[in-house]
Amino acid sequence: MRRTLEMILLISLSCVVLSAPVFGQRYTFFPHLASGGGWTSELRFANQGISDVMGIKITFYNSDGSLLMVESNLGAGTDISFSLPKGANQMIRISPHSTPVSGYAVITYPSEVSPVRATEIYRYAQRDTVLAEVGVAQQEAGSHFSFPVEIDSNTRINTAVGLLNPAVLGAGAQTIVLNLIKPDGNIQATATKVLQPGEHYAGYLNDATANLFPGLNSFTGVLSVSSPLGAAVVALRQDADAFGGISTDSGPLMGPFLLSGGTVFYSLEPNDNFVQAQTISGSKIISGTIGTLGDADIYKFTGRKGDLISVLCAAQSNGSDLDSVLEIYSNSDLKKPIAYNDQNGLAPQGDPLNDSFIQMALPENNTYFIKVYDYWHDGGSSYIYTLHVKLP
Ligand SMILES: [Ca+2]
Ligand SMILES: [Ca+2]
Repeated sequence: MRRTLEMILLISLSCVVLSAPVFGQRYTFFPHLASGGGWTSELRFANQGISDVMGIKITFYNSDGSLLMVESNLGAGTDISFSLPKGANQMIRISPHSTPVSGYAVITYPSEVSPVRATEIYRYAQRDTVLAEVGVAQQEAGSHFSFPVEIDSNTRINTAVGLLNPAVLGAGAQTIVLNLIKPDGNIQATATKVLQPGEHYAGYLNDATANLFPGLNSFTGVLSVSSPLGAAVVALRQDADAFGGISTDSGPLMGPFLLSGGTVFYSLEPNDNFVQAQTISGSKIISGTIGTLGDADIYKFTGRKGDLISVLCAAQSNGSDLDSVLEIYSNSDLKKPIAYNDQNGLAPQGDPLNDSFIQMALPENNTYFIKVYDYWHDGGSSYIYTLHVKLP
């Protein structure tokens, strides 16, 4: 299915307030905002469509998720609302704070098909001399991102990330998983970052206090970032005294999570509900079919708090008709998945888009369930899949 965000919203919010106007809004993010201490941020919006867009709202937050007061050319407050007639554009210049603040901004558009483009421009100046300037486009929330990373302490090259768990997605606390992928496709190191709803982290990947990759002084490769229910990500590269933006592509690097060899575990019906779930342990390649309309296949395993697991579903990338959806459930709440993925984010114009991938850290010692089904609740003999399940 092509729209991941609305499904995340549906799943996360429908459990809370059924009457909430879940559809009809689009959220985008500036996952990092800097103001004061030489930093200024400007936000620029342009209506690319042929209709007026009324009631665009930008809300500002501190890194801990509390509201951030800003002063701007459109007035002062913790949020700014404005409308953009067709073809119009609007610049918002945030007056530098008297002491440096770090935070983020959430943009709410009244329609999920909003044609408004937005860019944030960070600027760092000292004594009226601009030393660095970088533009970052508004970011959509997603489950997976990957982007090039370089760290070389000798030549003062470094990479910083901004990670945001947007409270508007209603996901609750999330553990973000970060993988450093070497040029040969192997994982060099994996780190996790817990973000409460509305919380934001910004800093260098090797920052000693952030506990992501402390002591990492030399690395060239890719960072692959995954979140169980959707996050927003931005990355910046520093080269001595200059810095610039890095394009954060949607999608993870899947290769490191493919399994090979060993015996294939075959899905066996009936396995359609939590009671019938097939038990697995250790890493497994599972071969199955969503064989009938509305079929689901469920697997069960035992995990411990902090275990890193990954589940990769290969279906359309292997010629299957299955538009896979993956969900992970904890035995402590079988009504609401703790991880959800419809599309892995790869090949936005191609079929593999519809295949699913989840990487996550388990929240507690418990029994967990992996559920596979077709997005459209279809099924048949051509709806085959291969699951690559990596368990500790
Ligand atoms: Ca089944
Ligand atoms: Ca899918």
